[in-house]
Amino acid sequence: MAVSDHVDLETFMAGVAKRNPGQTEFIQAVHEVAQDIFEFMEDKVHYHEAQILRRMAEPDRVISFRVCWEDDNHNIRVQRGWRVQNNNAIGPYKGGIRFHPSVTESVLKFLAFEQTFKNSLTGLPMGGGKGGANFNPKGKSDAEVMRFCQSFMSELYRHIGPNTDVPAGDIGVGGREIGYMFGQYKRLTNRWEGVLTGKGQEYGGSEMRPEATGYGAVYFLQNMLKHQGMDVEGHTAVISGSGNVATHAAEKITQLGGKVLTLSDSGGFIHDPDGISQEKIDWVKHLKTVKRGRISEYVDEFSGATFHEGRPWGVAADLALPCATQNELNEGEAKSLVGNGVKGVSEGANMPTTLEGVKVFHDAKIMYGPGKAANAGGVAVSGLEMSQNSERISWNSERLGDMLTDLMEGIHGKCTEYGQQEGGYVDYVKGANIAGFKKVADAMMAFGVV
Ligand code: NDP
Ligand code: 2IT
Repeated sequence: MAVSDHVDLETFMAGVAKRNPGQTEFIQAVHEVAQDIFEFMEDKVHYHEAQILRRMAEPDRVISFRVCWEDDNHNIRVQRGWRVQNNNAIGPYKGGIRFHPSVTESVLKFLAFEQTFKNSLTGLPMGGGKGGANFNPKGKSDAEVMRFCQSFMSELYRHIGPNTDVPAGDIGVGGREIGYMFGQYKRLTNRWEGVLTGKGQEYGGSEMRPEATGYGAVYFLQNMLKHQGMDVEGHTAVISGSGNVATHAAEKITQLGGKVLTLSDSGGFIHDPDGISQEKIDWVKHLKTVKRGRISEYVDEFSGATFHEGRPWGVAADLALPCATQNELNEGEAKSLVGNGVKGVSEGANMPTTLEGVKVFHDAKIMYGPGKAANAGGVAVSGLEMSQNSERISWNSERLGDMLTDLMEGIHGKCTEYGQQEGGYVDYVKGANIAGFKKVADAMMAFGVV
């Protein structure tokens, strides 16, 4: 009898905590998955014996490197860069790059772990990875950002490749940064290949990729609502963040006849009781990607809106879409949303709700779509960008839009397959964890002990 047969969830988590001291985000992400997987594995001794979950929670490798660059005042600056290659059982490592001062090894390990399950859920052949640096792009000139990206890629390029590891954007990494990194990769290798996704349309980027995460999170919400005989139309929504995911989520909610009341950034949130229309969303996109300003400036432009410090979860609404960062919605805020009658929560961000917050949603039987399912539209269209690059063709936005809607419906279906509870309630966390786990686990089983 294998030793692992006797390991219960508590012992397993104690081991994870011991092996990853101080890595709170990583431990939290593993815990959230492990609680469902232990239940699922109860009668599946082969997974236990093969130590499958233990192996998934140990990244294939963590690459850490120094990134030196010169700022505009000729100061030499030193940052730390990472690429966490978590698991490539079902395809090349795939996942974004984050530039933010809060980036640590723990944050990137949690993101790479989550990404493994998310990518599996899409049904496309992509493993899980994540990278980034503790670099703060805020207030930096384009030239500084370019020099940083070039220096970052000068090390990263040797660890990635179209069949090895394909990074993309995440917080602080958008079209500008992907362009600089792709340019440097091409210069270093003398190869034009689909090594990054989220590229510009002129050089191999896919239509619909910029919109995919935010739109996908709303499609997931739409699927959850439809499952209970409801729709987005006529409902109000609170959204956090004002970056790529938040603005596109706001756009799709508005297109579907919903009314978005809030957007935020790390300085606070704006509340616009008149609703954030398409024209206002376009203004925010310009503010954030061209002017690189703060969301507080919104209230100077649009009368009737107010700016508040903190997070938007106290504003009453039917729907909530956290689209900024991890652990941005805690137990008290979840209670506040529930108290105000929220019906559905769809996570555009990765792990934005704390474990205690998730429990509040579950206890209240709120439709709750976790990030690994709800925001998978972004990486799914990244997968389609890889396919287009391999085939050296480009599909139009109509075709890609249809594919995205189908992919999100498919992910919703997989979640209900494993998450449907008695009485009609769907535990989407359980559904996503089990469906995501099973494909990767079975692939790993096929490879033997590696
Ligand atoms: P952006 O950089 O475009 O936007 C990030 C937004 O979140 C900004 O408004 C930013 O405010 C805010 N934010 C970031 N960190 C914090 C913080 N610590 N506290 C408060 N606000 C914060 O990133 P994305 O929109 O791409 O990413 C948002 C979330 O979505 C992340 O969790 C990311 O992992 C996830 N995601 C992204 C995907 C993509 O395709 N881009 C795919 C799937 C998930 P400020 O300007 O003040 O920093
Ligand atoms: O968290 C995510 O899924 C992303 N940042 C997108 C990853 C990707 O490879 O498109």
